[in-house]
Amino acid sequence: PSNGGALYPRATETRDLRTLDGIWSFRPSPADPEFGYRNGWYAQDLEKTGSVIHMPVPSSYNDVGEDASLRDHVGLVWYDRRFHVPPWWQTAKQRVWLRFSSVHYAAEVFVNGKSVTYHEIGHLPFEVEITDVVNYNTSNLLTVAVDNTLLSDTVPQGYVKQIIDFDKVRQEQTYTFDFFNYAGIHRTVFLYSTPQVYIDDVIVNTDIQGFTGFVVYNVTHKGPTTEDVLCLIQVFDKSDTQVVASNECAGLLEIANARFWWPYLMNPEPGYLYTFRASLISRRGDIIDTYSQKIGIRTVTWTNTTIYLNSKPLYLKGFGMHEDSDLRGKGWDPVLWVKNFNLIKWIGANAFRTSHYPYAEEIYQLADEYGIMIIDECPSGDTDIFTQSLLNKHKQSLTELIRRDKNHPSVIMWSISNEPRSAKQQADAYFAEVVKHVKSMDLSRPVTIAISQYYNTDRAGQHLDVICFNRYNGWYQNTGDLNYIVSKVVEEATEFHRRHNKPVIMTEYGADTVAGLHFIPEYVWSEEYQVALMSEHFKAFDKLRQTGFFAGEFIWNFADFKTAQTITRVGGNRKGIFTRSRQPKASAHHLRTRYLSLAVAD
Ligand code: BDP
Repeated sequence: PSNGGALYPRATETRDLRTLDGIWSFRPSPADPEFGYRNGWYAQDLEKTGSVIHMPVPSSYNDVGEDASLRDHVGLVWYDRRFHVPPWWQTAKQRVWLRFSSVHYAAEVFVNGKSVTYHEIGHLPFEVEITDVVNYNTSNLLTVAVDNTLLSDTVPQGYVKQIIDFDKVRQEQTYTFDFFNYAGIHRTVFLYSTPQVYIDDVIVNTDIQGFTGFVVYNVTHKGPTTEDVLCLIQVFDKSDTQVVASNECAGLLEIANARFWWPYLMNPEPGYLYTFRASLISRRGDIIDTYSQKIGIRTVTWTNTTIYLNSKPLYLKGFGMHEDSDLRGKGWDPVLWVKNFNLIKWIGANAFRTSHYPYAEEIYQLADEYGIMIIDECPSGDTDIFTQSLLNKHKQSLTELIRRDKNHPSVIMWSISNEPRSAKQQADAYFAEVVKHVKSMDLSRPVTIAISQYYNTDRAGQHLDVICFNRYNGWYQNTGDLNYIVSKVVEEATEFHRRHNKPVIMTEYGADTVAGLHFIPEYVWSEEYQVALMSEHFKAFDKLRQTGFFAGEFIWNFADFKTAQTITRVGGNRKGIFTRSRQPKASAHHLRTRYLSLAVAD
């Protein structure tokens, strides 16, 4: 396991960077997981040890082929490619690093036939220094073995069945979470360099008093040092003018008349970002290493009724989303995500939840820029069996998540689980422990769970700062009947608040809808039904907004997405207000009217 990957790789005056994205060679392993290892698939080019297919990186591998056996493959697959390391990196005594932004679910990485790292848990980055194993005068072989198997102690959990089919034995993966278990090298692979002594991490917290912004920071470095290393910290505004500087590696910066980071539509200039530049300086005054990142000055605070952003009460309007699209599955795709953000802004939303796992870092960077707030969810799916080994991995995923995302102004809340079986006795101590773990790393953001158990059975809510709940009135409950929605939603939110005395958000409600299916009077699966179901929820939300403890509404889902095959899903989950190709259903226009009118009211 690696605890690295905290800093998003960037080229600076002291660091070089290239990506290893492109078309790699690929081969699924036979069912025997040892087969590729025994035959040395990691030690020479895959195309020399058998037939290969082309595999784009980043992408899920599942939908790239034409064969169901690749889509439904369980177990290992092998990827490889060659790369060069610029010889000047060696001359300049640079360290050489590989960084995988996400490989789902587990990965073993080999360079020139040597195993260099292993990482488990998809959706989170890991990195490894490879200075000692690379060649500068010839190409290097990079091989990655990826395992998509989900078991009772992986996050998320899954189950593997052995199927005996006459003389053949095969494995079948099942899981209870409702999105396709896409796998592969999902995000950018970086090859980058740093100096021998390098900045390892930058932690930034911000505060506001009147017109003054405060930046509390800590810059840590690693590598052998014979003398003291000094720091130069500089903060630049949007026009690249330096607004403050310091020579302390850790401290407090004060910015008079600061421009604050505001959410979209709450301020004419949302998403204001400064550049925070950290440099390590030798006694002689030479720059040893330098690294820049964007920061936003904002505060998140909360009481037993309200969440505040820069001391203003917040009403969150948004969606649960997925990283999901046609062909590429969960592969990072800038076209898709710039489009997503344009649609989020078009519809007047100010927030989304990264249901049900951390998204690509580039997405948080865009959210920072646009002023879109994020409830950041760790890898999660219906946690069911609360074992110690699961707890350890759950905590590990949060360690890596917070390490990665702590500096994003867009991240305003941590979601430590989606729909766990929190009525179980063991859920109480389990979530007490997970919350304690999060609080030991970050006290600046509230912690929540998207709860699906009812208020009278749930045992997790007591440990949280904000209660989020998911409920499908008019869909899974009282299918086809819109009459109970208002009373049920109001009752449930009110009871959650009464029991826990905390702000309450509805993080999921919705109806599956096949775009183009019309029925009057409205009928399940039609566009009319989705719109009518939303209208009833809006009435409930408007009532709840009078109470003072209701802090937001998130429709499920932003767009249609792929799931495992079942008779309750038509080409996947259709609760999107956009289709999978991001075209609006009637519901998108309906939601837009509401979100824009709420923005005026706020
Ligand atoms: C909720 C889950 C979500 C599902 C949704 C649904 O949190 O992942 O996609 O239900 O069934 O229970 O549409």
